[in-house]
Amino acid sequence: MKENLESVMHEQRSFVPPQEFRDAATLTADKLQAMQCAATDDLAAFWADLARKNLEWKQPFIQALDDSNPPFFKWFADGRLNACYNALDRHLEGNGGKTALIFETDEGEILYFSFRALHGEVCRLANALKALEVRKGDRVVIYLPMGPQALISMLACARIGAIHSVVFGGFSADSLKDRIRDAGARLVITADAAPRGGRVTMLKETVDLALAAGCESVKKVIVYRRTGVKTEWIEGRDITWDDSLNGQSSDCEPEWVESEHPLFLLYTSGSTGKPKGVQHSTAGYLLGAMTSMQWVFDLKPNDIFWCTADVGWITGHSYVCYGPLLNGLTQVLFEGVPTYPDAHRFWRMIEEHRVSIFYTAPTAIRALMRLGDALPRKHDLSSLRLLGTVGEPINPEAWTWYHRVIGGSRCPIVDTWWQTETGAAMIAPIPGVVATKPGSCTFPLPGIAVDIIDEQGEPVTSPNQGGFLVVTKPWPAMVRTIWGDDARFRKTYFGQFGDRVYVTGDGAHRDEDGYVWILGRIDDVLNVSGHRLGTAEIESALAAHPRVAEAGVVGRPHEIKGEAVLAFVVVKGDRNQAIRDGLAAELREWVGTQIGAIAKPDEIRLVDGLPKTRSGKIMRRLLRTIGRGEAITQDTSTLENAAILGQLTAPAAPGSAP
Ligand code: 7RM
Repeated sequence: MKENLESVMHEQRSFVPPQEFRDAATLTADKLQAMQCAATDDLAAFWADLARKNLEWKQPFIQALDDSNPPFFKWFADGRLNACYNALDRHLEGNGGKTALIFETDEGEILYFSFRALHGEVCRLANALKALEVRKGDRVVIYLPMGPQALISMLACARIGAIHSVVFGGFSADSLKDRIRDAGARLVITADAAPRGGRVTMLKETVDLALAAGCESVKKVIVYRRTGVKTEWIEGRDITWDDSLNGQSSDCEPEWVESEHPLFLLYTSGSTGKPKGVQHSTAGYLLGAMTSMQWVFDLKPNDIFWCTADVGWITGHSYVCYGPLLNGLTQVLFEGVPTYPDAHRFWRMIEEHRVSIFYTAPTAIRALMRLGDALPRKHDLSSLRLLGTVGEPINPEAWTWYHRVIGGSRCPIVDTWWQTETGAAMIAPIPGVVATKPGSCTFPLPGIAVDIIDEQGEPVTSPNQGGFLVVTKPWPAMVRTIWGDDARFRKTYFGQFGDRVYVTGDGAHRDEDGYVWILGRIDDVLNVSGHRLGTAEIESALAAHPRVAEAGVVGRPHEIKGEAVLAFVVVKGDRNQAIRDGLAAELREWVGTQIGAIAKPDEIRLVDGLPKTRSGKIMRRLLRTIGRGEAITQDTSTLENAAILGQLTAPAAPGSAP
């Protein structure tokens, strides 16, 4: 019986960075190698050097890394600084007038904020928070639409040393309540409502419900009037954004905090138990967000950057809020969705704002690819010079479409692997140096020590053998703990291979050239007749079929094989036609030829959509429950598209094997 995770697909194509891109790139092969050497030589000194160069310190640190109490690592611990000062104040002299934000609302209105304007608003809100008795170390929950006020709120907290906890505006009252309570938040910043995709979500109503369920720690609620819709009002507790800012000075001395002072909590819903409040530090986190951005996106002062993630996710924290501001970049900030008012939206915005770096998720790429080439072809996308992806493994089909149709075969693609817990990108190509392969996130960044190991903790050596993706040395932007639960932190991330090896929970393998390929979450791995197969490769094989838009694959108990493969497949075009054509049977054979008989799905269900988290990840856990015919007990309120559930449980489509 074979115990090891196997890699069964092999992508041969490789894309060398175009000459023009290489010539202009900041990081060259020589410089990259020098950095890798320095990091190998003395990891702590490598990061310390970067921390001194990139961050402004009120009090410089002496000790770089304190690793005396693993897995609780400290970076730059005796230094003091302020996150907001680093993100804004340092640009005022010389770049104060530079555009920091180009904000486009759901309705298409465009607003510009310079670094100076942003600084003024942040300081006023910071003073308002102080007036409402928010102090250093207090938690503030931010439940706002995607927009300048979300960033202003995060930075105002950082300015006074309060710890922000952003909750995505799509979460239910119950989820919000859990997060408020766990954090013991003193104040909530929300809006009356959030327009998104032509619909309106009533945020204040949800906050009222959450607080009514008992959140005694919350003393005040600041309400930004985004739409002007009428809401309940609790005198003495609720205060409008405008009233709170009224009369506040646009000067506010930053609170200089220790490097390890928590900058924010961000809750992730784990597969079991209550959500975990991932706690990040100030200095280490900022350094990770800032430097990873310079390296992976080859930043130039005139770039117009657009990361489409919501600030409710880590990608929005690191590459919408902190990363771009720390680097003094101009960026596009978008309130809406890719398909409203129509599916031209992204491409029209890239054209209009002359976006040069575009960073989005595979789910969005696949959805837009499904609509055909004609839409993006109507737009001038020539301002683009670099593309990025994050959040899930990207299948080679979507990768090559992104490359050809959006990037005009001219833009490198950076596939960035990382997690809420890692704070910043960890495995990703340096675009001017590394030849990319569709579907691989390539190599770890400088200063990041990753390995792939087997159950015994031994490094996996043969090219197609998969294993646990782990990080073997501490890095500055790493999670510090789970809020209020050190034991859970240790158990979740460091239990398995000792207290110095961070376990990511993902499976991965390296190919003959050393490229890293993510195979999916270890929890999702299938065991078919003793072969352990990752979900990513079977899904990607299905998506390589011309009639398939995307696929979600899970295992289901099988008497003989251990597990049977069940695939939920979203087709391009009409689903009923696909059922009549017997596409399911054809796809079984297709996977057989793409991968081998072992991976052939035992059942294929043709569906119109997959259950996704709000950040666009396929919820395989839910698919597994459905596949087993069990009742759904999971919380489905966090689903992006709960309406799809009915269809997934429907009887198997004709043409699929029993
Ligand atoms: C940034 C983010 C983390 C999980 C991670 C992976 C998956 C993220 C990639 C990816 C393959 C990628 N944080 N993941 N990026 N898988 N290739 N480039 O998404 O905490 O929300 O999720 O997402 O499984 O462990 S997250």
